[in-house]
Amino acid sequence: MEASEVWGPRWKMCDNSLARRYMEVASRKQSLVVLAADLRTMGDLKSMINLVGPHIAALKTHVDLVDDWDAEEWGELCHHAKKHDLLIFEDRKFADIGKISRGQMAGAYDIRSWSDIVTAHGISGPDIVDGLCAGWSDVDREGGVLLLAQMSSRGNLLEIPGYTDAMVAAGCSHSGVFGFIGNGSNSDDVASLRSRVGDKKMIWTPGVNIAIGDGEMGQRYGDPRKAVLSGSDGIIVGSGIHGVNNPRGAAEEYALVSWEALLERGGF
Ligand code: S5P
Repeated sequence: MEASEVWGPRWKMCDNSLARRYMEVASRKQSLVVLAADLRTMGDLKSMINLVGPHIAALKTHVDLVDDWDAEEWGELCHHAKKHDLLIFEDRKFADIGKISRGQMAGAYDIRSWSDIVTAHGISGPDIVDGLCAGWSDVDREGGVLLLAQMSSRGNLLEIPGYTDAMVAAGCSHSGVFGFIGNGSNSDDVASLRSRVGDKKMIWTPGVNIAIGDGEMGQRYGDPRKAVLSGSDGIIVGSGIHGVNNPRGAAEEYALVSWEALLERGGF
């Protein structure tokens, strides 16, 4: 199916080029699954991409979690991910002032050269988005920033009244913003975020698992189907895929659930 048909108003209204690319990949692969590849070795990461690559739309990494990280091998891994038609999303959760964030896009990991999307907190003010976009421009690339508007973890301070509204107000008007992270563990939170965000930006939701309930160390999980029906455009799934006996089967199941929910929702 064509992305413009599937995504309806989201496709028409969208002002970030990476978000369009995501909508195309998701439509080609019939999957809204973003794999949270929280694995500790390059070998395990590569095997996981091979196993589940056909069923996911984006690969979310925590580059500083990998024990045997190596620049050259990482380049090969990213190349491999691209062959699987995946967007690469470094969940770095940048939070510093714009100038420093721009510098941190370079550094030892050189995130600007291989990431399509990164996460950022808005706590330091809106210039962080300019800083991150400048990081990509420094190597003649374009990317999209996902701002944390909500979190899935228990007791997070983004729940303090006013924070989410301020984040959405700052992010919606910036074309460098791909979208927002919402709390996938609670479909009312996702629906409320969607009503504030409108159609112009993506909402991606961690904290989803077919086995709903509490996870490790304060993580909370909600139902992926409900998250998409409430307005999530991408489900971020970690342990639900890499932590089970049959990751490929699980990825396929999350893909199906997410895609059917998107079609049921009618794209918006
Ligand atoms: O609020 C959040 C934001 C993020 S990006 N809660 C989260 O859990 N995440 C990320 O999603 C987290 O860093 C991890 O990589 C993933 C969730 O993994 P899971 O194993 O709990 O599904």
